[in-house]
Amino acid sequence: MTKISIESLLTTDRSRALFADARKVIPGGVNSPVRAFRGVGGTPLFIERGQGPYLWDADGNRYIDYVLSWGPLILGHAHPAVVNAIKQAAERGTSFGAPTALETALAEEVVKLVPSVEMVRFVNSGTEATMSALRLARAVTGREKIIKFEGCYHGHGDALLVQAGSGVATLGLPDSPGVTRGTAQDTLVARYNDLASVEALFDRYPGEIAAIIVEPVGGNMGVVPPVPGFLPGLRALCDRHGALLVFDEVMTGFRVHLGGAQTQYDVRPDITTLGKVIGGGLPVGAYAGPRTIMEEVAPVGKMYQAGTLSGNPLAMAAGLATLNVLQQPGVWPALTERARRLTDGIGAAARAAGVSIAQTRVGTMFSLFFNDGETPRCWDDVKQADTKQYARWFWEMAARGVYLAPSQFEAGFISTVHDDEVVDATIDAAYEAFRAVRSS
Ligand code: KE4
Repeated sequence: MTKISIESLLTTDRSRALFADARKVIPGGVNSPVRAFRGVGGTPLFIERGQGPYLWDADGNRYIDYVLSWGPLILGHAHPAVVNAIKQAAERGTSFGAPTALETALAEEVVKLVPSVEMVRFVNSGTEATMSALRLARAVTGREKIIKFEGCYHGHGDALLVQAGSGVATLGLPDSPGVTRGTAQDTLVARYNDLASVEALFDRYPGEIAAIIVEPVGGNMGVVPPVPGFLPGLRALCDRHGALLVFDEVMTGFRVHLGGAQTQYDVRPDITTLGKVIGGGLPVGAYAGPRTIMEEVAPVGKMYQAGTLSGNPLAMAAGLATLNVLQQPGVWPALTERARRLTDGIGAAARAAGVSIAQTRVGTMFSLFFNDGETPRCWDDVKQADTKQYARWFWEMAARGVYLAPSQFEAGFISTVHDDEVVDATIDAAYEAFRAVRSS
């Protein structure tokens, strides 16, 4: 693969200058590592504004956006319903540190849409949601160990920044400096889509495991769907061993199905975490579940969790506006049909250009892997993908006005305002980009 001169593909002078300034006062010039473009090289694009399906960067380049702030913007950028809801809320004050009817209204929407949920606690990020969900599971069961899966990401809480120990079915190892061995040793790591690796952990630590936490559709290693039987198998193992099943639906909630992955796959978790879409682009997370479990949370129960801005009116208003539009007749079917058309078109473009890829899509989240065409089932499979080819693909598409996730190990997202013209333009760009990748 010839090293492309990215600058030859795209003018990024202004982004480069902004990045130099940012690096002086913000670690790596970014407020979240993936934004630094380490996965694809080159200068991270600094964005000036978004409108509908489009982003404009600091150099004036326009892109069709398939990152959508990593999932939240399912209505696209600056949707009038969302902007007006935020404006109206802001004019009445931005935060009170006291209960508001808006929080109840959004909680009632979540209860209505997500079948396993009777009660919801709002927090400010997906990380807070998963941290709190695990504390709750430990409080309810009185047990200390948890099981997570290689390749699944649940935010940056200490207990979840843990990698697989050697042989997988051993104690976890810290995945970041600053995570203590004491924390990591209570996190066990299994292999995604491999029930035997989970059963081995229950056999090895009988009576010690409080919960399994899983992305019901893997979205942080690229999109890796559950194989048939995997999710029901986790449910059965939890029931047999007295552990709780936590579905981390921060990404899949209202992305794979209006009722979440738990509706799509008809498996009921004990605790569900949410985020992204329910904030409509503002900071929100939530953990939720049956009343019997959620009433263990303070001030009703003893499990403590709190937050200054939890449930703040602006984020509640943005989330409510988003879920209201999503539920309008015909919106969801049209959105999923367009996602199908997009991924089918990209697959056809790859075949026409003679490039081997594997594609995955569940509802409105999708990804592709530059590999031998085999659909990945776990992190070990995903690691076989050609990340250099992905980097070339990323920049060839950016040069043609399409903004994709700047990493092979992320998901792509579509919005209700990615219309047929936008999808067709993306497919056309993909054909040319695949040819450029193939000729490199
Ligand atoms: P936040 O703390 O970033 O709001 O949510 C953490 C989280 C929890 N669970 C799942 C399944 C998630 O995907 C995430 C966050 N997703 C990443 C995208 N892969 C956020 C992007 C970023 O870290 O900048």
